[in-house]
Amino acid sequence: MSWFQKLKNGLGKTSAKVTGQLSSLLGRSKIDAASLEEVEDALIAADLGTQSAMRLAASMRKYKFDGPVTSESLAAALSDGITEILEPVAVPIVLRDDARPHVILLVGVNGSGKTTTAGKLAQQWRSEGKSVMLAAGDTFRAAAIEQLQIWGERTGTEVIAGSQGGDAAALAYTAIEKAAAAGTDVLIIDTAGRLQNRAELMDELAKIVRVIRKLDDTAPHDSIIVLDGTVGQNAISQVKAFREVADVTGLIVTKLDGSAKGGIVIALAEEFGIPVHAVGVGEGADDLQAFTARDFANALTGTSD
Ligand SMILES: Nc1nc2c(ncn2[C@@H]2O[C@H](COP(=O)(O)OP(=O)(O)OP(=O)(O)O)[C@@H](O)[C@H]2O)c(=O)[nH]1
Ligand SMILES: [Mg+2]
Repeated sequence: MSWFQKLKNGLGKTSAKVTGQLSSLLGRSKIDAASLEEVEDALIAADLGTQSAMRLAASMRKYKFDGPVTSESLAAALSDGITEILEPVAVPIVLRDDARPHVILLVGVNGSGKTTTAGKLAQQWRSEGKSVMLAAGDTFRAAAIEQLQIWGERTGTEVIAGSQGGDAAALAYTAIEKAAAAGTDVLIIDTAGRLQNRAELMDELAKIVRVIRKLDDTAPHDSIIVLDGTVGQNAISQVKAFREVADVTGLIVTKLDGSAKGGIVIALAEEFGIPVHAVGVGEGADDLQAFTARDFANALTGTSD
């Protein structure tokens, strides 16, 4: 199955929700002012957020429908509007030539997909011939180190690990030193999941960032929040909280291979304007895809290509 097909199947529940709610528009000759609110409500119900729902509804009103609205033309109009919102944030991770290692810090709440994403990113750069190291910065949860080590074996990547209960900031420091000494291209630091309202855990994350900067004040070069694409609106407050302590520079949204709340990606784009680097579409090493606006918009609206 192509990754687009995976994404399209995965977002099927979301697109059914969006298009289902809008089915009352079918057969009309245009989206008139009276229908605007209907469109907005339908989009809000599909987790798009108020701002982007209003913007999309307005862009659909301007859309030139060629005859009565059909499910195809409705999907096309939606896809165009969504693409426009997503295009500015569809930005890949760009590795810096002047940084050895380019340090990537992965942060987020429990179970969002950080460790899996660390493995997938390692796989991606290894297959491009880059040298990669993984750092087991989750010293908190039992078996977290082993989980990352399995990803290391699976992707042929060296894992820098300490012991459970150890200081995560110190581990990050050691890992950067080792990666620098080896001339490694990319160092991906996994961290423990933490809820955004747990102050002491958020302080620990701030400390990891401070300690990393002692070694390289341009690092982490990417501070990426990994978001579970099935949680919906809570992702917004997660980004707000993690942005405060970890200077989040980009997002990766996982579990879009089975989310009824995929519309959250649009809400995130509209709210923060922060790059969406990639999306997770499965649990395997190759199930991380670069984020492209048109493909995502087509998948979300059930448009074929
Ligand atoms: N279907 C699907 N499952 C995913 C995806 N990404 C991660 N998972 C699964 O989600 C679960 C949690 O993933 P982890 O990578 O362990 O999440 P984490 O953020 O490291 O979790 P903690 O370290 O406990 O905070 C695992 O069962 C993964 O296989 C994805 O894109 N699609
Ligand atoms: Mg983890």
